[in-house]
Amino acid sequence: MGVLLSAVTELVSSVVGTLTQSRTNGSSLLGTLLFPLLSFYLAGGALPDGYPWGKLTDWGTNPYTDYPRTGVIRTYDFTVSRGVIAPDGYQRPVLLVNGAFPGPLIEANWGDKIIVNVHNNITGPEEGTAIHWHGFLQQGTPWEDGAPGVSQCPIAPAKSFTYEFVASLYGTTWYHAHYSAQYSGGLAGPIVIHGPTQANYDVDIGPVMLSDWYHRAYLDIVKTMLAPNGSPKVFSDNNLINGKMNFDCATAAAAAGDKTPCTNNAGIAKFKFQTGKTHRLRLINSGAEGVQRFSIDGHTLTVIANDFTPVKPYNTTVVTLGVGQRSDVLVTANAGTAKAAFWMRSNLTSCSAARQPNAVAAVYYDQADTNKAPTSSPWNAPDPGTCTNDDLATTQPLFPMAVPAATYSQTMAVELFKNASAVTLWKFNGVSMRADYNQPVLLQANQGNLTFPPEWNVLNFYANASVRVVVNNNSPSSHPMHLHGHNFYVLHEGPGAWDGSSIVRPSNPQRRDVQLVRPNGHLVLQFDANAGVWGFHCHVAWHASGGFFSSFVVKPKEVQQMRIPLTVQQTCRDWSAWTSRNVVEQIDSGT
Ligand SMILES: *[C@@H]1O[C@H](CO)[C@@H](O)[C@H](O)[C@H]1NC(C)=O
Ligand SMILES: *[C@@H]1O[C@H](CO)[C@@H](O)[C@H](O)[C@H]1NC(C)=O
Ligand SMILES: *[C@@H]1O[C@H](CO)[C@@H](O)[C@H](O)[C@H]1NC(C)=O
Ligand SMILES: *[C@@H]1O[C@H](CO)[C@@H](O)[C@H](O)[C@H]1NC(C)=O
Ligand SMILES: *[C@@H]1O[C@H](CO)[C@@H](O)[C@H](O)[C@H]1NC(C)=O
Ligand SMILES: *[C@@H]1O[C@H](CO)[C@@H](O)[C@H](O)[C@H]1NC(C)=O
Ligand SMILES: [Cu+2]
Repeated sequence: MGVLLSAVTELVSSVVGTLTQSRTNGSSLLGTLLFPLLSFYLAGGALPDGYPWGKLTDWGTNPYTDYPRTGVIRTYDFTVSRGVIAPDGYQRPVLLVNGAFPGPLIEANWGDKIIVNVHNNITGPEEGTAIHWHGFLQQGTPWEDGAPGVSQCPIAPAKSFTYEFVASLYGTTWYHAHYSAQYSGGLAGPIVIHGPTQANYDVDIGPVMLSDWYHRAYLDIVKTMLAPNGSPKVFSDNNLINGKMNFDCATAAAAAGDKTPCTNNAGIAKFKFQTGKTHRLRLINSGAEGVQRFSIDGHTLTVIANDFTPVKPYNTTVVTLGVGQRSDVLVTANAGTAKAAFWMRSNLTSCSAARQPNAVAAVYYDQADTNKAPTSSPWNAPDPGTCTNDDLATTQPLFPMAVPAATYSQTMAVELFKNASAVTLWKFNGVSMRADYNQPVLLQANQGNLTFPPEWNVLNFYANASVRVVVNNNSPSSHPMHLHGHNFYVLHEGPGAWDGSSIVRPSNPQRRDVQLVRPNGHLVLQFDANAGVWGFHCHVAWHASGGFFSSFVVKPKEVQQMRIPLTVQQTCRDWSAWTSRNVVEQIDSGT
C-alpha cells in the first residue's frame, strides 16, 4: 500500500496536465472530459419495436446465425501516418490513425455493415500496413480480416484498401495494425457495436483502453529482441488509460542519459460519473504484452460481457484482462456525495515485464472539482500471481450453448528456443512461423493449393465441424491466445497438463476470442468451423513477432468456392510492385 500511494503521489502530484491534449494524444479526445457519452444505439435503419435489432435479445438469440440484417452502412475514412506525440510526457515517434492516439472510435449497431477505407500514408520511411478488426467473425469474408501474409498482402505505401464487413456480433472491441508489432506504436483504436442488453444502466461512458506503453519504436524493440543472444523479455516503460498517464522524466533520463524531450505531469485520463447513476464502461486491453488488473477505488464492478459474449452479471472488485481481451462493466456512482472523486486504477500484473506498472485515472462525481486529485484508497485485492482470467466457473454466457462433440482434437505445444544464430524465438506446434507478405495463405487456399511451406505454420482442418485445441504452455510466461474469425468455447484452463476430460460447465462454457493460458499450464478450447483461413496466435506483440503464430485452414472446399473481390488481388499487385522497387526488411514473423 505504501509503495502504491507514494508511487501515485509522485506521478500525480497534480491532475492539471502540463501538456495540451494535442501534444499528448493528437486529435483524440478519449480520456478527456470532452469525450461524448455514447447513446444506446445509433440512428439509421428501421426501428421495429423501437430498436434497430427489433425483438432480438442478448439471452434468447443465437448471434452466430440470427443477427439482424439492418442494411445500414457505417463508413469511415482512415489515414495512417507517422506523427510525434507524448502520451505520458515522453516524446516519441508513433503511428496514428487520422492524427489520433488512441485512434478514432468506430461505432455501429448490431447487424450494420462497416466500411473502412484505409489509406497508407506512412512516410519517412515508408512502410506497409494492414488493420485487423478484432473479434469479428467475417463469415463469408475472411479476406477482410486484416492479417498480412494470412488474409491479404500489406497495403503498400501511398495505396488504399477498403475493408467491408458485417457487425454480426455486438459489444466492445478494437482494431489494430497486424503488420509486425506496428500496433504497439499507436496504431489501434476502439470499436463499439450497440446491441440488446438485459442489463440496466443509465450512462454509457464508452471505451476505457488499457495499454502498456513503450518509449522506443516497435522496430527498435523487435530488432533488439531478435538480435543474436537478445532477450525475449521486453519491458514496458509505462501503463496508460485511454492513452494517458504521467511519467517521472528525471529517473528515466538519469538512468539512461536520455535527452529525449520529456515533461512531468503530462496529464492523466479523467471521467465524469453522474451521482447515483449506473455507468457502463467498456474495458479494452489494447497493450502489447501486459496483463491488466482494473479497479475503481470504493466501487464494485458488475461484469456483463467478456469479449463479444454477454454473460450472466457477476460482481468483482478487480477485472483481469490479457492483451486483446475486453470486459463490459457496470459501475454505480454511490460511494460518496456529489462532490466525491476516486482513483481508477489499472495495474500490470506480476506476469508482465513492466518498469512502471500502475496506471491511474480520475473519476469525478457531478460536483467534484476536476482540477483536484482524488484521495481514495485502493481495494485490498492483491495480485494472486497466477496470470489467469476470472474463474471460468463464474463466467457464464447469457445465451447458453452446450459444447458439441469435437470431430477432431489438435494438441499444440508452446516453447522458447534459440535458433542456430542464437536468436531466441517461439515454437508453436513445433514451428516458428514466418509469413510471406507476398503470398497470403488465404489467396493460395482459394486457388485450391493446400500445400504450404512449413514456416507458414498452417494447420488444415478440412471439413471438421468442431475442432478442439489443447495448448500446452511449456514456457514460464502467460499467453493471451487469440483465434481470428471465431468465438471459441473455453473448456478448461489450469496448471500442468489437462486430464483429458474435465470441462468447466459443458452445458454452457465461457465463449470468447482471447483467453489466457498460464505459465507452464494448459488451455483447452473448441471452435465451430467458420470457413476461411484464420490466425491462431499469442496476442503478445513480441511473442507473435518471435514466431508464436499459426494459421488454421477451415473448410477449404468452401474457401475454394469464395469469390474474393478483385481489390484483394490488386493489393497484392501493388505490394509486389512496391517491393520490387524497395527492399522490405522483414525483421520478424511478419504479424
Ligand atoms: C494496484 O497495485 C498496488 C501495489 O502497487 C496495490 O496496492 C493495489 O491494491 C493494486 N490494486 C489492485 C486492484 O490490484
Ligand atoms: C501524411 O503524412 C504526412 C507526414 O506524416 C503528414 O504531414 C500529412 O498530413 C499526412 N496526410 C494526411 C492526409 O493525413
Ligand atoms: C452486485 O452488487 C450490487 C451492489 O453493489 C447488487 O445490487 C447486485 O445485486 C450485485 N449483483 C450480483 C450479480 O451479485
Ligand atoms: C534465426 O532467426 C532469425 C530471426 O528470425 C533469422 O533471421 C535467422 O536467419 C535464423 N537463423 C537460422 C540459422 O535459421
Ligand atoms: C502451391 O504453393 C506452393 C507455395 O506455397 C508452391 O511451392 C507450389 O508450387 C504450389 N503448387 C502448385 C501445384 O501450384
Ligand atoms: C479433421 O482434421 C484432421 C486434421 O487435419 C483431418 O485429418 C481429418 O480428415 C479432418 N476431418 C474431416 C471430417 O475433414
Ligand atoms: Cu488479434
